Amino acid sequence: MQQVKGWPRATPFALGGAAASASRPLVMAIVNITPNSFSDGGRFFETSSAIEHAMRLREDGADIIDLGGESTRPGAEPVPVDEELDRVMPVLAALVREGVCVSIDTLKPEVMRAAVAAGAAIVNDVNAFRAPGAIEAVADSAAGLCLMHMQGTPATMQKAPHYDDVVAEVSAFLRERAAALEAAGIARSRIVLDPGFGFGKTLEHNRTLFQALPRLAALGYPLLVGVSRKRMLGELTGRAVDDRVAASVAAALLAAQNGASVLRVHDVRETVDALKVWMNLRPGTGASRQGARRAQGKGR
Ligand code: 7PJ
Repeated sequence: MQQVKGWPRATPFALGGAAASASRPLVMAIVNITPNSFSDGGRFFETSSAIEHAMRLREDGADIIDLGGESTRPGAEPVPVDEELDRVMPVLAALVREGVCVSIDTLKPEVMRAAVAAGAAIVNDVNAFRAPGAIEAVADSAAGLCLMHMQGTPATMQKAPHYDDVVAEVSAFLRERAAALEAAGIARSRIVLDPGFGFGKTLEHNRTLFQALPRLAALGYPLLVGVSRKRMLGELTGRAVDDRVAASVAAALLAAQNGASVLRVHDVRETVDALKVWMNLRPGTGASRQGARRAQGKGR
């Protein structure tokens, strides 16, 4: 089991590890391992292309690779546990051998157990460990745990999402789930919360939650935000899913500014560049501080 440098963190920008590493939110890269219907290469092709893709994303600056073998997009069909294991485990094992920090995106306790035993550093559960046996599957490990809010199930969640007070309800859910994990002996420091953008939410719900990120961060756990290429960005820009890079980078940057500690993204290179610019130009950084001192007659 490897520990993720800087995961989880009590405060958004107190990144652990070497002082040289500029403190910034962690970038979690999305790698989906789903069958390629245009390929007759079978599992070997899927496995090797997923490994290659993940290694490229790490070179692009990803801190974490989030592996998923079952789509949780609205309307997606569930995948049997053996099939999900066949998809993710060879890729996970290869990445762990390469020293990559791997997160497993799953809601199945069997997959959690196998992944953690094979060296996954994080378990990312869009179901917030509500499946029977999920908490037990991770309790005795040291893995970081991402608890996400979802209303309904992937099959039905976008049919008619309803909240009386979306921020209050999502907060209460996340607090209750964190408490359930802590009651099972899981250290608070392992837990990260995620409001679950697009999971049983209209554009208005997503907007309200996004604007409430500072309030959610005040719950006292680091926040993970995943908005990359999602429908809400399509609704805001009118762009198709593969044309939402700029929208995704803008949203990731805003999430970082609003207190997100981990950003789950497809476009790692672009997001890392945007974060570098922000880290170096935002108020209180670098030369501007000197400038302020000079203006006050304190500097040279
Ligand atoms: C999320 C996720 C998210 C976390 C997916 C997609 C849908 N895990 N898995 N947060 N989204 N923690 O990427 O469009 O927002 S799958």
